[in-house]
Amino acid sequence: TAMSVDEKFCLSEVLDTFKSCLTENKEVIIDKYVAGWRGLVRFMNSLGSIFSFISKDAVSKIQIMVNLRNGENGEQYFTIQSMVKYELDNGLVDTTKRGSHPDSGCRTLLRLHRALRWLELFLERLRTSAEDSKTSVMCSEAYSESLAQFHPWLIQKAAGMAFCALPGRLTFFEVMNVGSPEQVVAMLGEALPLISEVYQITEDLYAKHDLLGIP
Ligand code: 1PX
Repeated sequence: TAMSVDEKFCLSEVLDTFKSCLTENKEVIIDKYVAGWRGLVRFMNSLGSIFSFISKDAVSKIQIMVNLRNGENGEQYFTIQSMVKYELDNGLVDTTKRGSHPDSGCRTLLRLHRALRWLELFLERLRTSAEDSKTSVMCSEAYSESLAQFHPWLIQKAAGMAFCALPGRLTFFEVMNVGSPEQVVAMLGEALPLISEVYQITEDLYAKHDLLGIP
């Protein structure tokens, strides 16, 4: 049956997608990585239209990756590792200044990768938060420690305003649709190590090839 748009979905399924990213030899499968982001964007959209400027950017980056996968060299984009090798070997990345490859896979994925660090920090704060903690504060702290340094002032201000619209901790947990707060905390405890692993593998790969600063 066709998936209905308002179908209840469960955030643990989304986070499981990141678990399924890794192959036996610790390569990151792009289709799964992108599917994880798609689920997160769906979740964010369910929180309200104030987040739509964020989801628009995320969706356009997801779409770039999907197009590369569907393109004539799609099989080169099976894993992040194969993508990096293919794009570097063929001069398809502008590594130091903007040029003729503004939509390279390496550049686009780096943006999602930086956002994954935000996710890791935010989920860790949620996991260890006290009952009276504010999601908006947790979210903006995670943002300041990660993505903010890559964003111009205007985006930082807009993001800060959007964070203020986040629901309180309990409502947020309910929207996640995982179960009781205790179950949410347990689920986060299981999901986080895998998200961290995917993040770290990508970070090391990009560092090795000096790709962490792609403009
Ligand atoms: C249980 C928690 C689940 C929460 C799921 C939330 C999913 C959030 C998805 C956010 C993806 C953001 C990707 C941003 C990529 C980016 O940095 N783009 C910028 C640079 O791109 P460029 O091509 O110009 O180099 C671009 O300028 C970004 C613009 C939009 C603003 C980005 C603000 C990011 C804030 C991230 C936190 C989302 C808060 C959601 C709260 C639930």
